[in-house]
Amino acid sequence: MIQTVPTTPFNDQKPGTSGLRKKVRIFQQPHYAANFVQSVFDCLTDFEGQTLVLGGDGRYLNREVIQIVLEMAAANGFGRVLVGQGGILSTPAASHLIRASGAFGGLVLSASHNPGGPDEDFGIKYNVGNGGPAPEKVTDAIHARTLTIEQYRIVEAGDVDIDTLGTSRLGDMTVEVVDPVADYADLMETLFDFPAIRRMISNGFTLSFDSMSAVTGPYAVEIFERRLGAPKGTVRNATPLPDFGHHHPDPNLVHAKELYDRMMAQDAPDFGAASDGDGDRNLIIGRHCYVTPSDSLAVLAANAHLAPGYASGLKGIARSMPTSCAADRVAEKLGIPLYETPTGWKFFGNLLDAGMATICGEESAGTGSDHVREKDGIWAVLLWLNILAARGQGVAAIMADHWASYGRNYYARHDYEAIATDRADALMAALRDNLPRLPGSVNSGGTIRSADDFAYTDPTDQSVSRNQGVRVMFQDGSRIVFRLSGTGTEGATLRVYIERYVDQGGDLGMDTGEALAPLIAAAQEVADIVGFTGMDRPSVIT
Ligand code: VG1
Ligand code: CO
Repeated sequence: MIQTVPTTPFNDQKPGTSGLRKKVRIFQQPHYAANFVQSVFDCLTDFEGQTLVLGGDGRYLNREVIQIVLEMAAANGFGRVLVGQGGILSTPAASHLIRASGAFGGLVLSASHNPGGPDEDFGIKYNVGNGGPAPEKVTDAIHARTLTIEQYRIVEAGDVDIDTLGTSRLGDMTVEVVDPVADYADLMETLFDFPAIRRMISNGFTLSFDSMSAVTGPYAVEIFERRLGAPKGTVRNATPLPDFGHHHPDPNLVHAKELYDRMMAQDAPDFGAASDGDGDRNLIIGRHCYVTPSDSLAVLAANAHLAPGYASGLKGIARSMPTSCAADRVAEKLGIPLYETPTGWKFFGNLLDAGMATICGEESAGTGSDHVREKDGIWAVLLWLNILAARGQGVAAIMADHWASYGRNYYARHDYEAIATDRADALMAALRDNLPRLPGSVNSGGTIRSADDFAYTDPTDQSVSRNQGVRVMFQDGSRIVFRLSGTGTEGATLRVYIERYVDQGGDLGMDTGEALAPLIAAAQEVADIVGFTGMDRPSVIT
């Protein structure tokens, strides 16, 4: 029954920041998905008879690839696959399920915040036994394997019913269709003070959660409406759709504009939030008060002890390099270490496993903790709600209080999307060439103190990751970071991260654009963005 299918390599299967992401049409080429899945399995050892977790964000092609993976897992010798009902598992729920079931690893089918549909994006990511994304040495090995693969193994058995809970057989393998929500929701109840949040809501606190027609819908309805008693309709766009209702499931101020407008309206609810395609990101907006993800990380870290799951304090905080330094000040005050890692959640896994960090975050609206090994959108919302309930204050008051104690890191990210790849590469190459000449030079942002290309040495295994982004640091502590995205599927995306620190005595109430204007000008002077890209403004500002 096991078939060995001859195949030839595709030369474009290098996993990026978070797995392999391509246009659906690329994935639809014969053997394309199978080649990648077999390459993953070929890089694993000793998984005979073991468990694999499988699920995705429900986007277009999800169900088809689920069937391919099931047939290939059976042919490659896995003993059991746990698959989310309907093929659904949010990224954090998949991470939890891997850990809770003692699985060997998992495959998460998602292109996360990228749009879905026949002309949009699909993705496959492999997570290891700790529940987190495969580290670089594994993704490098998978990539190498995709370039030499000659065959894959598959059981041709017809589609497995993935919509009915329960167990069935596929060849020698067991397929168990599991409830994608229940275990995850139970985990959340162990971390947060649900009775206090429920009380706050029954006392009139209002919230609005936008699932963006993506995977968090069923999770959010169960947790916010059923378990916490928020009125029906609190969760909007709660049904996961294969094309996310033609929207871009990226919870930022451009794509979650409806939520933003609601939160800025006269009759805004007290609290608003959204998550992305696969449920690992979070956008937090208080009534009339947008919270940058970098500030959110800092506030969550400073107040985490108010939630039962973190009552004994944090071991450390980790943030990706481009994330603002707001969390660093919190770590300093708490007397705990702060780790600065390259972009992407895979770099946090070792720190979490080693008990060196408890909370991690990225400027891209990702926050999480050691409860799983992925960032977790709903977790971040619940921690915020727990803090609001414990402090009895609104979001704006908490932000004002935070800045008054720590100072404020004004922050924005400017994305230049769909640039021709050679132009984007030329811009980065010119920047790198110019690095030795930058220190001491003066531009609109002030005097440059230092400039480098970020490299990271993992403190647990000493592995080194180079070329993780160009940093330009100014004498007053301001910073500009330039890097190319590793999740896009069309041309290149240049990300420019801009940060300026104003201390407790300074002006903490400026408009962000105004506060950052000199640095925005400096970014252009240092990198000649207009010259290289032909774009005179970013496509997205977050
Ligand atoms: C982006 C973000 C990064 C995040 C990654 C995956 O990567 O910048 O912080 O970890 O997306 O997020 P890049 O390489 O495009 O900058 V998700 O929610 O798309 O899995
Ligand atoms: Co995501």
